[in-house]
Amino acid sequence: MFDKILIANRGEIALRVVRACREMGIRSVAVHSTADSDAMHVRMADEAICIGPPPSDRSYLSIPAIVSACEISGAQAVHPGYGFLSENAKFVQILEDHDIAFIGPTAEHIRIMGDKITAKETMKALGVPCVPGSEGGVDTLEDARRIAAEIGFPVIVKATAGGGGRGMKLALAPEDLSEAFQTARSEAKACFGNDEVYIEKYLQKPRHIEVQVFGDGKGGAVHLGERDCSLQRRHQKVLEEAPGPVISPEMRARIGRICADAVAGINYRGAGTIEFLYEDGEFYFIEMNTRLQVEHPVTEAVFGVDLVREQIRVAEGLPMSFTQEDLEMRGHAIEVRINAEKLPDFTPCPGTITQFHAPGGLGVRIDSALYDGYTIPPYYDSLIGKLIVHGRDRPEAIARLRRALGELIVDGVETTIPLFKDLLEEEAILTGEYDIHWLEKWLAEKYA
Ligand code: MV4
Repeated sequence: MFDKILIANRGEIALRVVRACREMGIRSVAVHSTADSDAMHVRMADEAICIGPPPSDRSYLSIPAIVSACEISGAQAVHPGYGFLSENAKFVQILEDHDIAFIGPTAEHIRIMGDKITAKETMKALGVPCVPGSEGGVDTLEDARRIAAEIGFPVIVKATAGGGGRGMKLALAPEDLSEAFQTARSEAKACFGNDEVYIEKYLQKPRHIEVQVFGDGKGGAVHLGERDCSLQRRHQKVLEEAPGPVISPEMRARIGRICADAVAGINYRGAGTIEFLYEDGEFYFIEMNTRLQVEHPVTEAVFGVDLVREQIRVAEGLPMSFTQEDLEMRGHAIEVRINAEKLPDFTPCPGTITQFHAPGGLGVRIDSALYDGYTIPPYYDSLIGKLIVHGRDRPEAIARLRRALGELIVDGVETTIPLFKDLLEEEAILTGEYDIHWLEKWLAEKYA
């Protein structure tokens, strides 16, 4: 059993992990940059170690600093949260070399899913439906033309080392392919140091549906349904919900089973998210994330499970505390991401919080490291909190979200809170009839 876990992260997710540790009777070690000495995760953890100056690459991304903090504190395991080192195979390898457990999958699984072609080949071989496209990488324009002609336009050229929307180029018609192919390659080279690209059929109006999976690392795995994360701006999620408004129980069971079997088939350990585009009743795999995601609380709400607790259990070699049969989905949950950003441009807005009041009541959860008088530093992500509501059904969750947003006070900086109040007036949000392009179009009109 672990008796001490180091949390290699900051903000709300570090606090989220501290909470799981405390409930499990495990001591927590916070690490922090000099910009975060007064941060809530530092105050709430049992111990704290300063690991460097404000820039992330010299603190939260510094592998030597974090390994040293493990040695100094005697932590037996590291929880990476999301972002930072959470999907860094080299970090996991180094921890292993130091006999420190990583609370997450193996370095090998991170590597496989980090390379988008290998990820797709692996998933395809495991029976997961994929977007039609090239078999592996495409090296020449002639090959690109041949493949595009086979699958039909429009096509999208994606960087093998990309992901999350970085390094993609669209070709609507044959005359666009040359430029899309060349720029995708040169941008991939510049951004990732790897110019390999692959080609897919471009789906024009899909939804982003992601399936939460969880493996014990020994061939056992379950799924915890899906989240609809179609509401995004510049590849940043804005609002997420579980279950997906257009996914039937039958579809959920079918795709869930496929995903659970796939991760069981590779002895996957811990939390994972299998991302799909969903169009005309079909799922098409695009990527797998090998970490706990920002939006995990909506899944926790509808399944009544603590995903961080389960991550810690399986990292210790313990079984998960539930089987697929034990898992029952109840009601509907919605999360909105509160960012310190100024509308309409979403410009980051660091500064001091002069007043913070969190809503409460039945079915309301706030994951945030904010407090009155806290100064948001300018060095990191602008996410300052998440408001998650749970109701018996989607209309109840929406009513609760509207009510909770009315109680929430964050003064001193501009935030995305007004955006959500506006969004909840929109017919497409109330009916759930939105796709991955809906939000950007709405923002362009609303704030024209
Ligand atoms: C696509 C696509 C359409 N067709 N792939 C963007 C992020 C990355 N995870 C994959 N992305 C897309 N891949 C094919 N074959 C459209 C997108 C996409 C998108 C996906 C999910 C959520 C928002 C998006 C916004 C623009 C484009």
